[in-house]
Amino acid sequence: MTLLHAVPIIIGRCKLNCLHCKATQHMATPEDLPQAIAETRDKALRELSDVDSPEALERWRVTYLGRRSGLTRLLRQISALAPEARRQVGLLGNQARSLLEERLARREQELKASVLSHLGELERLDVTLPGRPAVVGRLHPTIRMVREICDAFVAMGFQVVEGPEVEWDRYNFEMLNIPKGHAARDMWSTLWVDYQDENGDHPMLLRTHTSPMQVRVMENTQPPIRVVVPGKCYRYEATDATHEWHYYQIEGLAVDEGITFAHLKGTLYEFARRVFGAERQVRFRCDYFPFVEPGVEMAIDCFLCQGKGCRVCKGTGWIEILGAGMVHPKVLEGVGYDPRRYTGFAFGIGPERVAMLKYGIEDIRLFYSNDLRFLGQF
Ligand code: 2NL
Repeated sequence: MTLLHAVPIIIGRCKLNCLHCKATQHMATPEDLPQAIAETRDKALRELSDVDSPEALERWRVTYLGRRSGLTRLLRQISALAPEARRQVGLLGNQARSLLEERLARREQELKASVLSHLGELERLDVTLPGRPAVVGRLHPTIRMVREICDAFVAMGFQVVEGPEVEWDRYNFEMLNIPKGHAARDMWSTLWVDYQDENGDHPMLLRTHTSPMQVRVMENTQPPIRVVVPGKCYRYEATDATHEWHYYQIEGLAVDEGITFAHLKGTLYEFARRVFGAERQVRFRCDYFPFVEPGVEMAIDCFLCQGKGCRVCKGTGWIEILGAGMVHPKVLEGVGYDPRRYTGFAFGIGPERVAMLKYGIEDIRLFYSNDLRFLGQF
């Protein structure tokens, strides 16, 4: 910080006892005046290089060129010198003063230029431009489909339940009327977990359907039951356009006194109309699943060609959409229900397949290859 009287030259006492030095400063003697002027000039120049703002520059000007500045004070003393010395020292004093004035003007220009270039940077950052839109995520098409399907059943009084993806053989197969060694096990190529129990068996697997969770629900509650179980399932299988080794399933189950095949048909018909359009027709044909008797497959009339026959329905006018059936008495018995008192229906839906039909997607692998050009369309 530059003080008003920071001229560090102590050359004789101030005879004026003036306002500036308040009698504490010292004045140069005539012999030392040239040196005092030169030192003041050099100090001023040194400090000028540190000046970095218009405000600091003004302070510098007052300190070194102002009326009360050290240099002005020294210059005032020149008039008291003898004529020859006055001429010489006066020249030196005026040169020092002009030099400081010239440097002041130059520094002023430099500071202005740097402020302008800073403003230029600000201009490049145009605050009036609209902001970049934030990238908003969205639901995966499978999850959208899962929610849409579940919503249709929730509207009919079903509860949504989720369960573990790693399951026991007991829940995934045995309790569903698929005992060890039964040919029906071949319907599911299973991924087994590398875990051996005390008998040397491998009872742990990645679930091949979400039915095991429905068995758990039945084990733990008494009818009436109306649940849908969405979730990820797995199978040991090579992938192609219509098969993935991991996929979603939504299973549904209704168990109560007096549940008949008519309830199955009515519920699934309503589901078809909610998800595929109010004008949909449904068709039931016999099918086999070990955990139901009788078992059926449900098709809807093609929503693209209205049943006339096209690429999606492969010219048949019908699209197979799900498997269903009346819960097998052995399954009911297995969870401790009396099959003479309780009956039920169950169904299983593959949401990827439904989404493929609904949105015209030709390869199931697109769902899980994380290509945002595909996923961003939903
Ligand atoms: C399909 C067929 C089906 C079931 C799943 C089920 C569950 C219990 C008892 C009886 Cl706990 N059945 N589930 C029944 C029939 C068909 O799925 O192909 N889904 C994609």
